[in-house]
Order: sequence, then C-alpha cells, then structure tokens
Amino acid sequence: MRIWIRDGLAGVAAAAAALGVAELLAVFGGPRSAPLVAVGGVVVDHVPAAVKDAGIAVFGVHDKTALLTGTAILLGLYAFGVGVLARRRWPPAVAGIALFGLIGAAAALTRPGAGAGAAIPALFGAALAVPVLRHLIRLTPDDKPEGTLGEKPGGTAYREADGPGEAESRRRFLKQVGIVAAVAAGGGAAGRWLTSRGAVTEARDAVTLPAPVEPAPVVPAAAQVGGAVPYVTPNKDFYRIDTALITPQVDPSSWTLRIHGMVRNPITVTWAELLRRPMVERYVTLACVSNEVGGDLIGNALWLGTPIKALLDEADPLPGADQAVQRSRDGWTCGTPTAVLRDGRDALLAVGMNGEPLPVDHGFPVRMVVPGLYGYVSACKWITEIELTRFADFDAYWVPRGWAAQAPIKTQSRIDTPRDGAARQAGPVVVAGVAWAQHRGIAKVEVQVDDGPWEVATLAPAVSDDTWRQWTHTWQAAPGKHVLRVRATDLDGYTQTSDLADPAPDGATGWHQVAVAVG
Ligand SMILES: Nc1nc2c(c(=O)[nH]1)N[C@H]1C(S)=C(S)[C@@H](COP(=O)(O)O)O[C@H]1N2
Ligand SMILES: [Mo]
Repeated sequence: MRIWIRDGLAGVAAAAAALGVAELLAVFGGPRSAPLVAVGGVVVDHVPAAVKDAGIAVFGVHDKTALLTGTAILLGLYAFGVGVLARRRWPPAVAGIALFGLIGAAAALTRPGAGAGAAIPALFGAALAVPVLRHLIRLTPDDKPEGTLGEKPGGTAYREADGPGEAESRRRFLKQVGIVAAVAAGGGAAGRWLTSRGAVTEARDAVTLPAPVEPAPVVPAAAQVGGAVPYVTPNKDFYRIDTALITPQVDPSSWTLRIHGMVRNPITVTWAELLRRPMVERYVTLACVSNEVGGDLIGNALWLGTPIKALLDEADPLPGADQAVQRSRDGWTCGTPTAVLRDGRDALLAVGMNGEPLPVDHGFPVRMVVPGLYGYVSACKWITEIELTRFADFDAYWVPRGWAAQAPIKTQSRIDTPRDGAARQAGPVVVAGVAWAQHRGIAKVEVQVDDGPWEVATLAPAVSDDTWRQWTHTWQAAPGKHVLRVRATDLDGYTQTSDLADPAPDGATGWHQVAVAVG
C-alpha cells in the first residue's frame, strides 16, 4: 500500500474519531451540536438560490439522509487530504483540523437555541483528532533503510511500501486504524443512544387526549371511492416536510406557548392549561406548496385541537398586527395573516392526529393547522410561540428564500387511477382521484380524454370545504394510446386552467394527466 494512501486513511480514521467523540459529547451540547448535524443544518438554512428555484421549499426525509451522507463524504475527502498533507507538512495539517473544528463549532453555535456548550463537541473532537493522526502517521516510517522496493529514479517521498517487513508494518497500521474506527463508531453509537434517551416517546405514550366538545363529522362510506387514495391518510403514510435534521423533542411538561408582540395582553399557556381548553375535532387536508401537479405532498387527517381564535382574542392583537408569526422549538418560523386565524375557520392548535397524540415527526406536542393555507405559511410543528407583528416588519423562514409571504392553497385535482403508463382492457375503465380547494370547497370535477370534450365526473360526498373530495368517472376506453386529464372547479366558480406554474413561489398550477395504453 502506498504511503500516501496509508496517510489518507489515517486522516479519515482521525476524523472518524473526532466525529465519534463529538457525538458522545453532544449529550451535553444538545443533539444539534454534533458537527455533522450542525453543519447539515446550516446547509439546509442556506440552500443556494438555484436549488430554491428548482422548487425545493422543503426537506423530506430522503433529502435529509442525502444531505448528511453528502456532508460525511465531503468531510471524508477533506480528512484524507489532511492525512496526506500531515507527513510532509504537519503544521498546515493541524491548521486543517483546527479549521474543521471551528467550522463545526461555529455551525453548532449559530443553530437556533444553542448555548455556549454547543461548541464543545466539535472543538474536543478536533483536539482529539490531532494526536490520533500523529500516532497513525508515525506507524508508517517514511524512510525505509532496506530500500528494497519502490525506489524510482528521481525519487519520491511516496514510494511503494510493500517490501519485506512491510507486510507486518501494514498489518499493524490497519489494526490500529481499525481500533480507532471501532472506538469512534462505539463512541458515536453510545452518544446517539444517550441523546435519544432525551426523546419524548415515553411522554407521548403517557398522554391522554381530552374528549372533544364537538366531535368530528361522520365520514360517509361513500366519501371513499374505489381507486382513489384513502380518504383519511394514516399517520404513518402522511407526508412529512420540515427543515429539522433532528426532530425536536419537546416535553409537554415543560412546553409553553407564548403569545406576544403587538398585543394588549401577552399570554403564556402551559400544556395542562391548553388541554383544559375546549377541543374540537376536524378533518383538514394539509398540502405542501412544493407539491407538484399530480404529487403526493398532501394528506387528510382528523385533527383534535383548540381554536386559536379564542386565544388570540384573549391576547387582543393591536390594530395593524396583520401577521401572526409562529415559531417552533427549533427556531423555524411561518407567518399567517392574523385575519385568517380570526375569521372563524377551524384554525386549530392541534394536539391530536387521527385519534393519537401528534406523532413526534408531525409536531408533538402541539402544532398549528389552518385550513386553506399551504403548510409553510401556517402549519408550524413543535410550536412554542406566536408573535403578532406586521408583514412589512418580519419575513418568516421561507420568504427570504424566494417563497411568497402569503399562500392560499390553489384549487387542484389528481388522477389516482389509472396510474401514468398503465395498461387497460378496452371497455369501461374506472378513472378516480381526489380534488381539493381547501376552505372554498369543490364544486365540479371534469375528465378529458385526449382532446375530446370535458366530461363531468361523479363527486363523492363532501365532508367539509376544508377537505379534499374524491371523484370517479367511467371511461369507455377504445384500443390505442390515450391521455386522461382532470380539472376541478371550486365553489368560488374558479376552474383550473392549463397554465403551468412551478411550485415556487406560491404553488404549482396545471392539469394532472396520465397516459394509458388500451389493448
Ligand atoms: N417547525 C416546523 N414546522 C413546519 C415546517 C418546518 O420546517 N418546521 N414545515 C412546514 C411545511 S413546509 C409543511 S408542508 C408542513 C408539513 O406538515 P407535516 O410534516 O406534518 O405533513 O409543516 C410545516 N410546519
Ligand atoms: Mo411545505
């Protein structure tokens, strides 16, 4: 094995040791102080404009894994380089490690809610990497008295290191690298385990939800049509979108909601007080602004919560406070028109989702649910604060990143069956799907085959104007290749047009279509 490869591996092993010990120390600095997570979080918050324009307003679960993996690979390459450098120029290599530690510490310190302790994991990790690297580099002598192999005319510092006696040296080197890696992995796993004990799973299991003063409307069996997605989206299938690389663990016993800013009467509500307030149950269909035409970043759930209007009335917003900024435990913000929260719609501080306490990923213990607005301007998870202010005075999280400050959900419809590219037998074919225009309601859904006339589909009963509505249509399919399109009309009389718009800045438009081969 060439010396430079050994040195590179030594660098990677030293970096692994640094990360492992940092994970362990994150037990004190907080889960978001582990350098990978901290740096990843900074990246999330500073996604370049090009990526934003691609319509990524959001980070789903896969984006997060990709981001952390990418950060780890970049770090691995960097560490390899530092290792190679270390033999020839030790001081710059130490500077490289120090830089790594400082970047990690700076990232951790600037995360919302970070205390001074957040710098500890990255700094200690980097400090440990220095002796580990020096030790591993010294295991490979850079001068071989035997000089048996690899001497090249002109000589180079990086010779083949595979002479007699080298097998032994290599084995020793790899063994020590292995030990360092194992200790790093062990430390990392232990750290993860210790921090996860701060999880709120047990507190969530212990919650007993209060009974609603107004139970949910009954969903008639006919609200569900064959071939469309389930009318109520099970929690485990509900789309999840947020910027949190580590899901905030908010213990209800210490949770409070502070309503302040431009109000006459600032108030703070505890979990126990919240649960004593009147709770209602409502079906509301949430949608993400990043949902593409035909996409699945939308779901319908039964929410249990207390109307936010009453709390706002108590806080008594000052005239001119046109924006209610919601802030989550991890510092994320969204801004909702104060008027929308007070206009009598079922805007809820929700504690229950489909009969359970909110899942941790969906905002446990308390989140906002506002019918009719995209999630990024209304549906704050892990909410801890509502600040009354003006749109002119404050931009919430996604606004400086190129998304609209106000964003009602656009009227949309989707074909769930047949799937795009499906094959069918000639004859009657069931076409079915969902349509939504939250808080306005769906009036009509139409289906078009190729360039034929729009045919009116059969609407399933509506549960409320705040939920999606299923539809079905029987198509007399003739052999050949066909395209099916759908469009909805809402109860305001607006019909979806063929105008295509990207999700950015305020939601996609256009007709969903699928291609079907009929044999
Ligand atoms: N704290 C917090 N709340 C958040 C977000 C976030 O990034 N952080 N994302 C919002 C967005 S963009 C959407 S679409 C909804 C998604 O809610 P869900 O993950 O429960 O489906 O949450 C909203 N609430
Ligand atoms: Mo979203």
